[in-house]
Amino acid sequence: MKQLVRMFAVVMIVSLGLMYFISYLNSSAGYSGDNTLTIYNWGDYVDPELLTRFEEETGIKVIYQTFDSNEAMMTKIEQGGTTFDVSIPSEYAISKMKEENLLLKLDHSKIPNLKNIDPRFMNLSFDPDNAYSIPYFWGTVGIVYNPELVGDLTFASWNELWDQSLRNQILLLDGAREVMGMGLNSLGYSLNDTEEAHLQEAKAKLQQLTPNVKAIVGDEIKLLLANEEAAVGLVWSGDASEIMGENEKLDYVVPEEGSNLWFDNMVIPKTAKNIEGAHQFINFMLDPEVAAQNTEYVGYSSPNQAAMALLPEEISSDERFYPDEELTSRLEVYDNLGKRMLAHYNELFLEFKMHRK
Ligand code: N2P
Repeated sequence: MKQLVRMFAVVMIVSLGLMYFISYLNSSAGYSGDNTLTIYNWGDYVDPELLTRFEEETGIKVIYQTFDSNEAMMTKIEQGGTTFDVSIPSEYAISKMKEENLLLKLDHSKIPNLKNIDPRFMNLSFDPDNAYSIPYFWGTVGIVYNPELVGDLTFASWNELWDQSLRNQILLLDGAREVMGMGLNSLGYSLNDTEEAHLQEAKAKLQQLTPNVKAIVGDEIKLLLANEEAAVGLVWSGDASEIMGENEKLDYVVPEEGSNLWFDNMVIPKTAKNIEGAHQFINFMLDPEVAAQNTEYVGYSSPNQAAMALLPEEISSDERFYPDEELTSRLEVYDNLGKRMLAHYNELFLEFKMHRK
């Protein structure tokens, strides 16, 4: 009998331990129970005060994780094992995730604030009827530079980046599409080009840029440029606006050969656990006051017309970040080039990075 009790105790202890271990695994994998919401966003891409406000208003606890490229985000979601309730990919990634059946259809009746979005940002080709994604921020890719440190250069052309005077003076954002796109654009090709000869030409041209490249970096690019650690940076427009807020000497330009126009939209990944809370969060972020506060904080361009009306004129009328038609006509949105071609872009970018070492 005693032995039986002992055995029972051992079984109990082992199963309790196992339960604890499983719950630990779940929580470290981003498990969202009813009262938590796991958000997977770009770094530096939300005002943290708004997350607290959302928690206070809804009683939902936010678990927040970040990524620094669409590629990294997609890999993590594709692999599974993590359950994110809301994520914020860019358009070509949304198109790819839809194809791979990684996204949930949204219930628009739970997002009444959708009416605040400017119709220009709705119903775009990567997600007709916004069935799977809701606009968050948008912007361009361009050059932020310090006029005091670059002589006569104004970066009207991408090719000025190759100027010998810029030795070790350029920081590049760490993005395969952005850097390859810049190489392609500098040659007069589309940033969606898939012709092998053009891609090899772009890679070879990027390799010639190597002596001028000081580093390829993530979000720290903002601090480095604001502190004048380098004279020039290839950046997303909103990062430029934040950098320029820190250091007024700097300017932002989109070279005339053209560049990228991108859209980052909120989505609910298929593996979401708190679908109700995810809709609540999306709707919360579309509230005019919330969106205006978020726009001022992160520096990116808002697709929310009700929020735009609340922003100071110096933000809403700045054509560097809210480009006019002429500039817009020179911009291209990234196409979803398909799994193989995207992998090829990544590979070429990686080869360029390795070449620097
Ligand atoms: C914010 C990154 C914005 C990403 N740190 C542009 N798609």
